[in-house]
Amino acid sequence: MKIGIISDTHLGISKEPFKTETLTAFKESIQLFKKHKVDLIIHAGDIFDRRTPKQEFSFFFLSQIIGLKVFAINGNHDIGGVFGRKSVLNMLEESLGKFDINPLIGTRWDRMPKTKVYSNEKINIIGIDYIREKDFLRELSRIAELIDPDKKNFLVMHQNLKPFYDEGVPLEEIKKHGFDFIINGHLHNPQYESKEGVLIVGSSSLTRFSPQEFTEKYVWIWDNGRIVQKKVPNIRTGKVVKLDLRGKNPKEIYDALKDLDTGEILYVYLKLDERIDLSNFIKDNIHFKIEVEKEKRTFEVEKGGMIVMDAVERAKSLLKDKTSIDVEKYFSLLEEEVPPNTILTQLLK
Ligand SMILES: [Mn+2]
Repeated sequence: MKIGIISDTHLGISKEPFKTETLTAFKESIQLFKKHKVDLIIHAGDIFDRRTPKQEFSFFFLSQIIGLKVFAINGNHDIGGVFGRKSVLNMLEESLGKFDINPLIGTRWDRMPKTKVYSNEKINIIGIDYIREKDFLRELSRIAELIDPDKKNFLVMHQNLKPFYDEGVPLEEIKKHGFDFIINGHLHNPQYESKEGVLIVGSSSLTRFSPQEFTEKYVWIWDNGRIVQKKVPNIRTGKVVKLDLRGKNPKEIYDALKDLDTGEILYVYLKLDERIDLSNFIKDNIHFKIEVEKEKRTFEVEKGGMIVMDAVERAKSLLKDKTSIDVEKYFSLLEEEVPPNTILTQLLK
C-alpha cells in the first residue's frame, strides 16, 4: 500500500510569484502521486490560503483530485468557524458526500467535529483540524478509543510542534498515545525523523518571501512503512543575495543590480548609504530588504507594495486624529501581514 503525503499547498494565494508557484506545485505533486500509483493521498492542512478562496481555486483543487482518494484536514489558514461558516473543505465533503465520485475520504467524528477518521484493512488514519496549541493535548486524550491496535495508526495534524518550534505542542506528549506515524503540516520547512516516526511535511512550494522558507520543497510517499522523499518538480526555490553597496554612486549601484533578475525568486539584502529610487528593479519575484546607513533604518520593498516603515508611520499619524477608527483592529490586521496601504484605504473610507 502506498500513500502520497502533501501539505500547506496554500491554493488561492493572491500575490505573484506565489500564486503561480502554489498552483504548479499542487498540479505537479498530484501528477507525481499518480505516476507512483498511490492508493490514497493525505493532505495535512492549509489546502487553501484563506478561509474564503475564490471559487476557481476550489474547482482547481477538485479538478486535480477527482478519481483519487484524499484524506484532508483543515489548517489554520482554511479552517472554518468565523461567523459559523464551514470551511471550503467541509462544504466540499458535505456536498460531494452524496455522489459516488467524491474523492474526499474520512468520516467526521460526531463527538469532536474537528476530528475525522479513515480506516481500511491495514491502516487507521485519525486527523485533527488545526486547533489552538493549548487545547490540542486535551482533545487528543479524548480520541483514545479511535486508535485501532490491530492496524497501523496515523495521526494527521496541523500544529506548531515542539521541538521543531518553541511554542508548540510537545511531541513527547503526543507520542505517548502510541501512534505509529505522526504527520504534521503547518511548519513550512520539511523534516523527517525516521526513528521517531514523525514527518513534518513542509509546504509544497514557496508561499512567501522568507529566507527561512527558502528550502527544497517535497512531497512524500509512505510505501508500506518506508518513507520516500520526492522533490516537487518544476517549481522555483528561493535564493538569498547579499549586496553591500555602501560607498557606491547611483550608477555603480544600478550596474550592480542590472543583471540581478534571472527569473529566480530572490530575497535581496541591500546595504546602501542613502535612499535611492529602485522602482526599475522591483519585480514580482524580487524582494528587497534595504539597510540605509544614514537613516539607521531598514526598509522592506516589493512590487505593488510599500516601504513598510513609512506606511506604518503614516498610518500612526493619520490615526491620531481619527478617533472613530479602531486602532486595535488596525494593528491586528498589520500582524496578519495585510499591506498597510490596503488596510488604510479600508479603514479611512
Ligand atoms: Mn501553512
